[in-house]
Amino acid sequence: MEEEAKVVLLGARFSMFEMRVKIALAEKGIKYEYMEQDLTNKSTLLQEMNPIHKKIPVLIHHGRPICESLIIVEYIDMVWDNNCPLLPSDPYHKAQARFWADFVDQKVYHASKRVWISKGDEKEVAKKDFLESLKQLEEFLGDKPYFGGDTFGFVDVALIPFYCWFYTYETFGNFKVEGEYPKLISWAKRCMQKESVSETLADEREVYEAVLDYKNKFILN
Ligand SMILES: N[C@@H](CCC(=O)N[C@@H](CS)C(=O)NCC(=O)O)C(=O)O
Repeated sequence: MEEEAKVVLLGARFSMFEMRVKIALAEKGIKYEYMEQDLTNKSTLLQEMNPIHKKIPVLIHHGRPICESLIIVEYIDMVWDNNCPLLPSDPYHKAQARFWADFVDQKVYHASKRVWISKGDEKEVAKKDFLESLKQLEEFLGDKPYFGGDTFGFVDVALIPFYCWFYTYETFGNFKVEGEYPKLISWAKRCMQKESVSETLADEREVYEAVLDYKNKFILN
């Protein structure tokens, strides 16, 4: 690989945003160099590559950075467009896919984070919001094998990394997703049959241990 055509991913273990990018790269069969970032002591490289947010993931291609996980996944889909399209070509279906991926960020992510970070009434509201967002996703999924239809695509990539965090949300929130949302769980298990997903998602117990450790270190209980 020529030096400047090299693909580099700046990431951090257990980040669902980073996992999206790894899944997309695996789906497309792209070789890349992975550089784990310490988010408690940000490298000069990360600060230079994402000067606005200073967050991972960042994809560096031809020496140029692309930031924000969904934008990166879309970039990957556009650049390596010869196989496994992630976004549909039809403009309406493309808009729908972007809408639901954004829904994952706006609703699922924010509520899920509040489930493990908050306490008391705030936690109860977070649990309600999180489960409501899953219900809406389950309704949109319906009886389709994947969110976009018959093939694994953009919304699946956006949502599936959260699956390895379910155990953490369930443990902190004291609820179970499986019984309530059977279609969503069947969908997640279907996605896990794909190598790009099973090889990327972290072990749910390790995620939980990492969150516990983070809470003990950085969040006053
Ligand atoms: N909207 C961003 C979110 C990225 C994000 O929140 N990354 C976290 C790790 S999961 C991060 O870098 N946090 C460091 C910080 O907030 O300083 C995306 O989709 O890429």
